[in-house]
Amino acid sequence: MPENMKQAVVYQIYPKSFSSHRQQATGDLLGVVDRLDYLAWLGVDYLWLTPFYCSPQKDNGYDVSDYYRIDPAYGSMADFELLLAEARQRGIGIMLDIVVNHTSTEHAWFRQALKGRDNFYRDFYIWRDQPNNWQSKFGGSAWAFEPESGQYYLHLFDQTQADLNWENPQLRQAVFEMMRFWADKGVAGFRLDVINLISKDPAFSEDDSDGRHFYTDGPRVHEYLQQMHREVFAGRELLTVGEMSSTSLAHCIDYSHPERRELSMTFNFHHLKVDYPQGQKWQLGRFDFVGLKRILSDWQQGMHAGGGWNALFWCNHDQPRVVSRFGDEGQYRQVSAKMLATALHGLQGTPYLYQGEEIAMANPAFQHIEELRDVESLNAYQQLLASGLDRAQAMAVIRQKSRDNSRTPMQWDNSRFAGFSQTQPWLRLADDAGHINVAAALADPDSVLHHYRRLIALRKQYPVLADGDYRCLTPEHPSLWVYTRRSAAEMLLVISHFGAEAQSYRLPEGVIPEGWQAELLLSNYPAPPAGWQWQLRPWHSLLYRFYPVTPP
Ligand code: TEU
Repeated sequence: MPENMKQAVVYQIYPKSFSSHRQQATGDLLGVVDRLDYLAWLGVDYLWLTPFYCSPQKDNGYDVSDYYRIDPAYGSMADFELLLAEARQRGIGIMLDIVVNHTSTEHAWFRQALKGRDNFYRDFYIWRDQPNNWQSKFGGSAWAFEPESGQYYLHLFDQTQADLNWENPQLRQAVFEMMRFWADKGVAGFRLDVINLISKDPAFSEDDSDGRHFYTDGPRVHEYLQQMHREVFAGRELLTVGEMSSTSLAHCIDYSHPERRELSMTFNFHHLKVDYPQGQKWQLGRFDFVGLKRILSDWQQGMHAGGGWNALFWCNHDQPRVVSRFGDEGQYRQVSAKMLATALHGLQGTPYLYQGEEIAMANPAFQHIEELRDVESLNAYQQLLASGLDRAQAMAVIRQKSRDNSRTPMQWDNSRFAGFSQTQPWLRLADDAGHINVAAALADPDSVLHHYRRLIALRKQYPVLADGDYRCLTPEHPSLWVYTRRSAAEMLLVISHFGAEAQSYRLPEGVIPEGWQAELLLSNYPAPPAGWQWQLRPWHSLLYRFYPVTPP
């Protein structure tokens, strides 16, 4: 694990929507190279790029047809090597997205597997004579019938994403060899797609739910990750983060505890389900603020106590934009985006920021289903119609929940296609690109962008951000999230007001250690008068640091 892991900040790039060097409808690797000076200025340490391998793009690259080759739409291996070298020169490491729960059905292994039950590659996938009741995460049965052999193959995602059989040791070796290929090229880390789903219950049991209990954090997943560590990570300085679907705290401690030699850290999604009414994603919902605090607080304390390490994030390519979701995308867009940034970056873990988050990009308010591209959203729309909603009602849900909310092109400047390209992009731009863009944010020292840059710099300056113990002071408050981070030598106080109404707050006695002094490190309004009682303004955010007058 890299030494800088606890001070590092990762920036996530969705290459298809980041920047098109060749001025085409989709972004490319040279487009990322073009933007490296900007990313270095921002101060990020790693770039995680979502998949750019050869792929039929049914799921935008999460359906890999060749792990060793770059999809020509993104460029060449030479472009990738240039990106690695140019990033390294700026002190930035490149993290690849490894998708090995499944491959595309166009992958050579699957093509071979179709040749018959005796084929060597048949057992790289999961075949059954009869399906069970497991459901695909993209809707419908998780089993697809293959008429030649009369068997069904498992696909937890799209039909064209066939699940790999990790029980097969030769499959595991093939995966590790592929990962070593990229590690040997000099990548700095890996993000592992839905890696906690790779071990399925060998009995393929059923219950009255969608089957997730039988493959989530499955029976051999830790064994497989320890083997991956021995075969790929050991002896290399790699930052590794597992994307964990519907996981538990106990498992995430195990996945990320350094002594277990599995991964550096984990993503989990519990805090992003607070706007799923009764656990249902495809329903309109207001978010449960007290629930959000409770979940984040439990994970802060639990991972700290258990010796695990969190990946911190509000946004990624699968989630709606956070300023639309937990902030105010209207009048208070700038202040609420800053508040959300500070609230997250004050926590223990490694922060990830997703392209466009640093300029407060918002959901683009899709009007028509024809504007969308995402397979999950298109399926969901059909299911919503089938369930009896009319088109307008179904669109209202898609507008709030779709993954395409975060996939619109990055907004660089106020030119026709926002500096993303000179061609009409593959997914439409948000209407606000004329004023919400990087060029405008760079020019304004008070912008959300400059605020993120300060937060990133603070993480490197103050060890308490990495080490401090977390305590929430307002677990039940309907709009305030106040927490401290405390180490022997320092303490942080983070005050976040999730709302526009006036709100006063008084710090309880005894929170500030006797004889310590304070400095205000960051705020989204001019500094308030000195004292430990505040009249908070809409979406107010304050970050204080305390330290002993004489160091202990
Ligand atoms: O996502 C895993 C995943 O299950 C979710 O984030 C999913 O998109 C969401 O819960 C559906 O409601 C990963 C990738 O990040 C995603 O883009 C891929 O589509 C998916 O795996 C399959 O590879």
